[in-house]
Amino acid sequence: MKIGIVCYPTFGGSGVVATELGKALALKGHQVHFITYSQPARLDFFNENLFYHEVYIPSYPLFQYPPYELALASKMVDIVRFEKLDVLHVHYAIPHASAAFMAKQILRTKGINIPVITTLHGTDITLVGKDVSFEPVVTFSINQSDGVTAVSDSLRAETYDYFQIERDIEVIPNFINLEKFKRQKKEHFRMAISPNDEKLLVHTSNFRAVKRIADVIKIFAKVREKMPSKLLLVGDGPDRPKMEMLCRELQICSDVRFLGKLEAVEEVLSIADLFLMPSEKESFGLAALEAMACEVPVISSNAGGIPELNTHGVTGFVSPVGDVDDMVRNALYILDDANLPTFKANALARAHDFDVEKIVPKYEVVYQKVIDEQ
Ligand code: GMT
Repeated sequence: MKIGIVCYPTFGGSGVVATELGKALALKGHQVHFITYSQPARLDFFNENLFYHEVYIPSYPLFQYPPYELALASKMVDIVRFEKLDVLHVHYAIPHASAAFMAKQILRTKGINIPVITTLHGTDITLVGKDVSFEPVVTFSINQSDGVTAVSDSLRAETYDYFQIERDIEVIPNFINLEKFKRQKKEHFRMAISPNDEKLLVHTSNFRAVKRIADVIKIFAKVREKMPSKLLLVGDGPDRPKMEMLCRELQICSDVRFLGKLEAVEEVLSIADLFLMPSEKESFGLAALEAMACEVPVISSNAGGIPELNTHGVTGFVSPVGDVDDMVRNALYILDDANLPTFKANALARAHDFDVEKIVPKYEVVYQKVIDEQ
């Protein structure tokens, strides 16, 4: 198939899933065309089946807000026609689904029928999409898509709860490349970070309020009172300055490292004992899956789709959002040397359920279905 993929090119979960999907499809012989405003962060290798088309927005003094959606729709029209694409797959509803709708209408006037699949990733539904500023457009463009997928049962249910959706939504969970995300031997790195064999706790995110990073730091501060430990924070975003201040207030700076954005997250995960994800909302929790693939158990909230990934008492524990004390109790239980090896093994076994090899064929089935229905 010739597949157009539209996504955010950033390190964020939806962009990562879209890019890894495109790479996996290219390896299976499909021709994949990424259409976005800059080179996707994970589009980092050469394959004859992979193409990247940049959306360019000319500047003009009148534009206080550059009309990205129009430039994107025009680019989709151009690439579908020129490359003779079979299907367009847009990731994250806003503004990709409505831009795809516009492109589809334009192409129809030229005698081309292009099926559009929209994949809902999370905040496009649970936070931003619900806002009155976007809701009518989100509802309309989901209903106008030829296929709709969501990354968890929870996100699917929430979409039906909050929007007037008249079509089926198929659940296709996030997936993981177990070749890339696996525990590597990084003993020298571990020795440098925790020279006295302190336990290593890790959190990775985009440092937004929805991630509740203050809870990460409070959990760590309480664990550290009972057990020598260190905290590694990977990623960057708006809450980072506040979190640095919180570490100072709690006087734990010497045991906390802010590592910023890292490409090889798997190297940090390879030395970790525990992953923390206390999010307010989380449609799936790709960062937790990456940790589990590196044999790291997870302490999480019970938000959204996390419990569909993190099995309570097996791969880690889930607690009510904000229940720091419960998370601390559970963290100490997992970090006990008598329990840790079992949780590590269970986390890896669960990650295998989301192997890229098992999940990508589900998207191929959806593509074929919408193509056949045209
Ligand atoms: O987690 C984020 O804030 C980034 C966001 C995105 O769309 O880039 O991630 C969402 O999509 C991921 C991939 O499907 C999911 O694994 C994340 O759980 C989801 N984030 C939220 O729902 C907050």
